[in-house]
Amino acid sequence: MSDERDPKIEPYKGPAGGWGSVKSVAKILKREKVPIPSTVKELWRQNKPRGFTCVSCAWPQPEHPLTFEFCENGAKASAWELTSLRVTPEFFAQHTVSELRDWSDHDLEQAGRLTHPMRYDHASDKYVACEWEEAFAAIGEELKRLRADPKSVVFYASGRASLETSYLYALFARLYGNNNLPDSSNMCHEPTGVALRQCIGTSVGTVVLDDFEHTDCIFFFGQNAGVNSPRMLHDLQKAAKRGVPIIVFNPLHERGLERFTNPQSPGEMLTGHETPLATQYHQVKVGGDIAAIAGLCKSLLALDDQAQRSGAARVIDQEFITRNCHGFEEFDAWLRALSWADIEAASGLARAALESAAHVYAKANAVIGVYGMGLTQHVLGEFNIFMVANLLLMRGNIGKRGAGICPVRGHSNVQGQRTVGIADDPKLVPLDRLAKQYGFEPPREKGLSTVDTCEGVMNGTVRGFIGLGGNFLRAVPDQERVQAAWKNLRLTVQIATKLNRSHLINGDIAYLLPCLGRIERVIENGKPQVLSTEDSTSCIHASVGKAEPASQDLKSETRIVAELAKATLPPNPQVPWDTWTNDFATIRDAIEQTFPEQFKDFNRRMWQPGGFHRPNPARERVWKTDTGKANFIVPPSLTATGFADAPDRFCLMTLRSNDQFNTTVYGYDDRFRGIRGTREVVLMNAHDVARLGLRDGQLVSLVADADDGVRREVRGLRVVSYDIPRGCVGGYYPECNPLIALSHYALQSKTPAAKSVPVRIVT
Ligand SMILES: Nc1nc2c(c(=O)[nH]1)N[C@H]1C(S)=C(S)[C@@H](COP(=O)(O)OP(=O)(O)OC[C@H]3O[C@@H](n4cnc5c(=O)[nH]c(N)nc54)[C@H](O)[C@@H]3O)O[C@H]1N2
Ligand SMILES: Nc1nc2c(c(=O)[nH]1)N[C@H]1C(S)=C(S)[C@@H](COP(=O)(O)OP(=O)(O)OC[C@H]3O[C@@H](n4cnc5c(=O)[nH]c(N)nc54)[C@H](O)[C@@H]3O)O[C@H]1N2
Ligand SMILES: [Mo]
Repeated sequence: MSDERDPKIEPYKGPAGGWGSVKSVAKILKREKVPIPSTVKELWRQNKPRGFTCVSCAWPQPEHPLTFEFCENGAKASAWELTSLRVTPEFFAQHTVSELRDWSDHDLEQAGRLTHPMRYDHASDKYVACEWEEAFAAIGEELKRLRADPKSVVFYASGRASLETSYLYALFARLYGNNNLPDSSNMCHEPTGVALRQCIGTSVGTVVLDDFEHTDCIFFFGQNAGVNSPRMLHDLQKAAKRGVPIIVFNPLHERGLERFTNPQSPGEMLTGHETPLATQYHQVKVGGDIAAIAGLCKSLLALDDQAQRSGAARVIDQEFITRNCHGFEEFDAWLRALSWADIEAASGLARAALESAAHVYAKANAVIGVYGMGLTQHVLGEFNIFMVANLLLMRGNIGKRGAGICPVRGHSNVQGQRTVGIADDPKLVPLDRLAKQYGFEPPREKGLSTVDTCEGVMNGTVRGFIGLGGNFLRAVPDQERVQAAWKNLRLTVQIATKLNRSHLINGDIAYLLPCLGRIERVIENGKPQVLSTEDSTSCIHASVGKAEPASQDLKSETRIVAELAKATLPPNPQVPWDTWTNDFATIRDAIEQTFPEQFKDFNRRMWQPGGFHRPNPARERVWKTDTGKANFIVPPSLTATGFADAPDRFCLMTLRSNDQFNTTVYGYDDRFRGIRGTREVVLMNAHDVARLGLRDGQLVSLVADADDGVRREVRGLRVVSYDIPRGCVGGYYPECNPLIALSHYALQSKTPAAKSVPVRIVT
């Protein structure tokens, strides 16, 4: 690994995709020692009808897939799961848990796939092998004891488990007696659900793949498609080739949004042909999108005034607004009262730049607004989303072909987990129907979100934690403080494919339960089973794993959840855990019974090429909001950061590199950003570097600028002069997570504000 840890920082000149992408995939296939022929066969099956759904991002699979419907990062994610490396009981016999805590995130996961259920033994500080029955019985016993206070146990889910497993998991928690079902969405697109329900009456985006073929303008806010949803580049490339303008707002010049060479096109690869993507690129300040979009909307009003004066066609779609919307007058008045000086200061963008983007918007008939973590992870994250909706509603760009709002989801089934009941907010779940279907009284009280869970662990009210995947302790804010309190838990159970840091900080009773991954064959009751997932566009499809399991001792996640429930809960003939796990199709029938409108004819329709779409009222211009209309919503401030500027205060955004999937670090190269061999960097504007008297390569600390008396510090970060707006700095997630105060979150959804963390730079 030493060759990789030699830091090199120099601008990357290539496009997204291209040969760089091929080389990067080849490197990981080699390192994971995957058998090449069978891996290529699996990659060929990725995102295909009758194949498996990629375990990386949630971008939809087209009805007519390419020969290889995968991307650089999807291939890496598959190789990471198909690896021939193994973490066996012998591995655990050789290393104490304390010793493993000194390993990096990369080295822990790189060690290979977990093969056997393990129990933590305090005396030897080691994980020791145990039998499945023993694990289920011991965990069940402890869960029964903790049920004296059913709210003391948390059921976390990370966003990968199938619809079938997720449905059973949510039911388990409710039968146990709580709605403590936080999931990774609480750190991710929770503001999307909360905001879209208020403004357009649905908790998900309105765009489907077909809209990309019929759009005539795309706006991109804070989403890095080239790294985090690279298959989307194919749709963007097609749009760009049709001459569709793509307008980007991002503090960084992300290469994946600038130009692309399609690695699946021999012609493009041989000639080095690059398709330029963004037609305008606006380097907005971190947290400056409310102001930027306000500038766009204000410009539209000016164009509309001008049109009315000259008798030309209106720029604002007044007819749409009158028929469909509420609150436009107030929004209009707010925009008119704003000064351009304030908009420029808060967005960091010039009036002329915003006006030129507004001109393009005004000419387009069907516009898509795409966004990601750059909008959600702020104190005013929900208001960022309201502003995108406001912009789209001004010209009737929701509920027509080629137009709509497009939150790009993270984990491959994170949206689906919510759909089938993994939700801490019981209002989102048809509890009455569950009560009838299963003959019990479901808990009605709001459950714990991710941040609530951390608070509960710190104040002692949470006693037990079950993790269905994920790396909770590495993904959450205020990492060091949460980790310190974690050891006081009575029970920690982690269901996982690979070893990570969250498995090394344990409660009194701790188990590590290894499961099959989605690419692998699932046999239950002697028969192969099929799973299903929901993508970013609310499209549901079957996923068939065929690869040889990493170990004979693995169980499916579905089986593990059912066995834990059986060991914990009194028998209930209305809840047929065994029937369900013997035939997953019966779980889909149960899902259909609970959600008949969403999952009509589930077992048949999931096989349609490209899947089937859940109904989405906003797409039909039916607005299920409190006013019965689509609501224009005025934000309380022009910046989303939640804090004021101060002389030595910087706004830190925590970033993903091109070589990671969340807390899974594949390697130390962030190719597109020109950073190689290290993740310990702080990206700074050259003027700020000079102003503070620093130099490139110098090691500094970041110190959180929160006034709650807690010292939060990350040391040893290398200063890198970078093209980033002044006053803003960038660092990697999860390394910078100790800097985020638990109380620093999006106000309406409690999503940690990981993109605008107030920090100081200390030498
Ligand atoms: N390969 C790979 N794929 C992934 C993941 C991964 O880690 N690796 N993670 C998955 C998950 S769970 C998720 S949620 C998604 C995440 O995918 P994205 O939503 O793309 O998330 P990030 O990479 O965290 O940040 C997105 C962009 O926001 C920009 N940004 C930061 N602050 C602001 C701001 O204030 N305004 C604007 N306009 N932009 C801003 C950053 O420069 C960055 O380009 O990807 C999923 N797919
Ligand atoms: N500072 C900062 N913090 C962030 C973010 C940020 O941008 N900045 N992003 C947030 C976001 S968007 C998210 S989604 C969260 C992610 O938080 P999590 O979802 O908790 O974390 P992951 O890194 O995705 O989890 C990786 C682990 O999942 C397990 N795993 C992988 N595949 C499977 C499987 O098929 N089954 C099971 N049971 N386990 C599996 C492996 O053991 C692996 O180690 O982090 C959040 N935290
Ligand atoms: Mo996410």
